[in-house]
Amino acid sequence: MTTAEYSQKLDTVVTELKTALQSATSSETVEALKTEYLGKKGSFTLLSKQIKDVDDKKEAGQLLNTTKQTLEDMLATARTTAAKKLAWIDLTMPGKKPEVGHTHPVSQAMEEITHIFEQIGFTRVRYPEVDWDHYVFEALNMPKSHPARDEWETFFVDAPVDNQMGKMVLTTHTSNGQVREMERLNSQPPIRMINIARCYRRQQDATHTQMFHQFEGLVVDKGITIQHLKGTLDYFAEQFYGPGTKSRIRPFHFQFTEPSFEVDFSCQICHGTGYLDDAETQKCRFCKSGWHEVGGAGMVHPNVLKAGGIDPDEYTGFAFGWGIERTYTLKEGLNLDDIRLLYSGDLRFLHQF
Ligand code: FA5
Repeated sequence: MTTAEYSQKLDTVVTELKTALQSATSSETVEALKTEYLGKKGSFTLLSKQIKDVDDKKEAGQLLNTTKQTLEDMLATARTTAAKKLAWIDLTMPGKKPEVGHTHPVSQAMEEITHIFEQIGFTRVRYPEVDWDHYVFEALNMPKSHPARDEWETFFVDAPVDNQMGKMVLTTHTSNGQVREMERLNSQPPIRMINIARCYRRQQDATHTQMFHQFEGLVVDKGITIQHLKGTLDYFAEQFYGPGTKSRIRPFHFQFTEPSFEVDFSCQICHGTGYLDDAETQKCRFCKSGWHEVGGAGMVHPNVLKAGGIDPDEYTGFAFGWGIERTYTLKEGLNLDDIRLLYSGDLRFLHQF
């Protein structure tokens, strides 16, 4: 082969690489081309082995060196260009926002409920969630061995028994705060308490969890009647569920209130009618009856006032206690089939609130 023919072949390799590099936008492509041309089986490497067939080996050797240098320079330039492209940032592109968490829906409900009651002079308090039998049962007119204790599905704590206070339990309801609040105020009404806390019961199904939250209202003063209770329920219904929501009380039994009631709020979907249409042909699937039960209430039992050192001949009071989860999930549009979802830690669910 003549030197001129060899030189032409080398020029062809340079032209080919030049063309290939024009469309090489990433460092990876540039490196791949380097292997394709200068690697062990690369087109330049194979051509360099043909030097033995060239007439003037000395001139061919010089041509080879120059060509190799040209190829390496071209690759180096392409590498720098690709790296610059990587560092280029389009400042007008929409940014990626970091994930920001938010308050859990149950905490949101607690804040809202606290605010609603603070507006009418209630004070938010907290009492132990691991408490003595005395405050959870005994002082609430449930003496030892009273059958009413069975309803509370209690978790007992394996702790030394106190002679006066009895066993330790996980609080089954926020009513343990009633006598504690009377004691905190040295048995001196007026009392306007809102006690929000975790409660625990041996229960687990679509409407019950072993740990849940309740809020307890307690008002004690001279001349407090059921009318004050009903007014407070109606006020809460309108504030929490929206204008037009009504409350309803039905006779019930609790050991610590007399009389006792179950409390319902009118359904916001069917406005208490139980039907979705005026002709009353379509039953409301949200409530079925027009009303939702949220918890209990009643006039504080004289024995409970006495346990708190308050004279029942001088003072009367009302109390109510409802589940936060239940109260909250009844809000319009929240129709939750299973309250356990609230504690599932499933972010797809929690992100919606
Ligand atoms: C009580 O706990 C009474 N202490 C309420 C009360 C207070 C009555 C003051 C009178 C005066 P009850 O067991 O019905 O009552 O519970 C009240 C509400 O707590 C229920 O309606 C429900 O909404 C909620 N609740 C009770 N157990 C659970 C549970 N395991 N999981 C979720 N919510 C619960």
